[in-house]
Amino acid sequence: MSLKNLITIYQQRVNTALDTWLPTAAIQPTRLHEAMRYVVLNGGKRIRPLLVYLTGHILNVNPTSLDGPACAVELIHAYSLVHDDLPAMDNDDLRRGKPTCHKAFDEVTAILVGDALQTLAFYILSHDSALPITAQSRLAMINTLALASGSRGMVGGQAIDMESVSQSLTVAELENMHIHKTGALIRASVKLGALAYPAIDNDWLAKLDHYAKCIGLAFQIQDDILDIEANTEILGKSQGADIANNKVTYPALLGLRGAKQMATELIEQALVSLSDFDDKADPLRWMANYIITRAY
Ligand code: GRG
Repeated sequence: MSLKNLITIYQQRVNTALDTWLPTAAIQPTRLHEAMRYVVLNGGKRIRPLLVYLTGHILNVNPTSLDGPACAVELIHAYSLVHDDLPAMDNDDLRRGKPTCHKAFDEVTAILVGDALQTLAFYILSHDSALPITAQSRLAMINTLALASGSRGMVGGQAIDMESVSQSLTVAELENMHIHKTGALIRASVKLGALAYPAIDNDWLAKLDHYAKCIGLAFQIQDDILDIEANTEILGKSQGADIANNKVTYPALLGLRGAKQMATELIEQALVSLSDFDDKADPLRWMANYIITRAY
């Protein structure tokens, strides 16, 4: 099977599993359930679920056991986007080319959608009977996702981001923010895939974690680069690099070329972390390259 087919199959798998886990809009409270389905089943690249599946792929884990963890991480991601789009945060009107949740529904619904998606993620990890792992491994998964999502992970990174609007940051401070805000969930995705393998050893876990840490940061740098390139196209070269919602970005600190160089070096490091793995790791290698070559 080609790599492209494998990716498409996993994207379809997680979409089907999400559809199954999400309450139908026929169940009360119908508006909340309709909004939950609207934000989750609304496209998206499904990068985090792919990382769960592709890590499990290296370890020959049955994809059925990965559906639950893949859904859980995507639900946390979806909740974070809904809350990030709210007027009190980024105040965005569009997400994935469609009205954001608070625009399509209302602010109260958007807040509740985020809350409900977050708890659904942990319900799945605690409840999913397709996960053939010990109670201890299941607990390790819950622990991993909780830590990555909370104040010492994604939410903490978001708090640092909110506090730093219109302030100058050093490269180290920017890196610390992104390691938490976007990196923590990407790292958790790889760890969840690894924890689904009952005999995972600490050396492999450490290598996979280093891979995930590197691609997580590269993902954010590429996101900043894409933002700048889009702004440059609209506003012209002189303004493009300075405008990104008043936020400090890698291209603003390092220049566009410096930011691209840093992303490339991180991907090289990520690939080195996979050097002990055989060709079963090729899809994860492909993901690393995709992260810095993607156009959206
Ligand atoms: C509000 C608690 C809380 C957290 C928000 C991740 C995050 C923290 C906010 C997202 C803001 C943002 C646009 C960050 C840039 C990187 C990023 C996470 C982009 C969106 O992720 P993709 O590209 O999106 O994987 P899709 O739509 O493909 O799922």
